[in-house]
Amino acid sequence: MEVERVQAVASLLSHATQDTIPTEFIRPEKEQPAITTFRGPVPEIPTIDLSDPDEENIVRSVAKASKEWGIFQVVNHGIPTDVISNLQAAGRHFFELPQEEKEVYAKPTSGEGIKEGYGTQLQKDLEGKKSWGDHLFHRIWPTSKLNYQFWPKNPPSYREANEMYAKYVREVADKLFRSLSLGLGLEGHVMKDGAGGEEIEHMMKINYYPPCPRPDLALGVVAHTDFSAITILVPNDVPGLQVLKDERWIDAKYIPNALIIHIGDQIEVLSNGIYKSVLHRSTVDKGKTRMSWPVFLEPPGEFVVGPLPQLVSEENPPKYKAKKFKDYAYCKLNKLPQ
Ligand SMILES: O=C(O)CCC(=O)C(=O)O
Repeated sequence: MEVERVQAVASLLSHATQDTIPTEFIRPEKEQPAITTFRGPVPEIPTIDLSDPDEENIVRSVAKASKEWGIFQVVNHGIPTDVISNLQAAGRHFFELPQEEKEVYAKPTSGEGIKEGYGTQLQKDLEGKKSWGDHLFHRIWPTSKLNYQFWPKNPPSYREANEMYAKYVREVADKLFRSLSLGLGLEGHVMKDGAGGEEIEHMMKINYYPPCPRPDLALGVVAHTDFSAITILVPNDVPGLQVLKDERWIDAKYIPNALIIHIGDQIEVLSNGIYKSVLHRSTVDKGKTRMSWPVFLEPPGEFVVGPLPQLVSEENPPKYKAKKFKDYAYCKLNKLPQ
């Protein structure tokens, strides 16, 4: 099946004399960024220094941000700048390849769930609308689950750049899981174990949002919370991530070298609703290509996630069902009740 890539649509439109986009990309008014973005003074998404020698400070800040925001940025996280810039350069080079070279890595069209490979959101959503972006998905950890056929061979640095990032991102993930556990008075290993322990799958997504003639009308990714336990995201320097805070869509500030941490649905479930998964979306830019590299930390499909027994009691009954991650993902993808 031929899929029209947004990058190809954008490239055709870049030669047009008028600023228009095909109607299937025009979001309904209740979603349009120009109408729904809050422009007044707003509090900023918390920023946490992971190199703080006082661990209690980090734990307090991570727990507070995860309860009140479901998102925060981390600085001094220990991932060397060149590891991040090599990851970005490799992803950028892939998307700059001729279309037919990218199509070699296209997602298989059959099968269920989130599939690895190069893609574009295929179905129109419930409103019949499309998002302004293409992406590449593949696991980067654990090594037993890697499908290298979805890792671009070009640029040649792609594999090493991703393997190196995978090594460092796991260290950040471990710190975050530990803080999330300690922040609820639990032993440091509990949250990670509850999300799949050493079997946790690290799914890399590269989002590519080409310049859009009408960024006021389109969205790169529509509002959603992540299926994951935690998402660790590297942005490029073109801002666009927005989060819903107190019923208002607000912009995430670009902080050079920071990572953006999203609390996903599985941490909300494990914490029985104490930590909140964050509703977010991404906008696009008129003149510049925005890119982002989220890594979704997900339980293996057969792994059952439910509220931690330590956090439920007669007075505080479970707010979520315990279920296999693959069943959770199936319901969410198909918009079925959990
Ligand atoms: O590009 C971004 O900043 C957000 C990406 C995102 O939410 C997603 O890919 O699920």
